[in-house]
Amino acid sequence: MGQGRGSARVSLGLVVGVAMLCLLAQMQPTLAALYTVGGPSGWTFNVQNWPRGKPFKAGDILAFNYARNAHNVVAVTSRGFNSCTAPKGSKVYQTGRDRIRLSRGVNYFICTFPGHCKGGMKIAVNAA
Ligand SMILES: [Cu+2]
Repeated sequence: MGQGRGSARVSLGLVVGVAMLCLLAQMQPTLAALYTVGGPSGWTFNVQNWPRGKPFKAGDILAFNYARNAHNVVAVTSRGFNSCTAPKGSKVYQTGRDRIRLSRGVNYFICTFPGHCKGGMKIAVNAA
């Protein structure tokens, strides 16, 4: 008799376990992805095509790796992106290892070292 109760307890445990696994599996796609901007070369010239075809989502993180005496990362508006200028008050990142969380919509980043943005150090990242 005691054995029957025991196996009922085991199968209840199994049901709860499976339910929790299903819950975890459902949560999986919402985990933030980390993208290294520019791949192995990092944040440098001619990265403007790097975002192409990548399935960015709001909350994903961009890792900008670069030599901090050579470059920076500035979050700008579409106007700043197109004109390669950073409006006053723009957020400037300059550690050389910046991690930036994407907001929904298009996120624009440029390097404001002279000539760099015009040389292709700019990305527009569309996060769904
Ligand atoms: Cu630069």
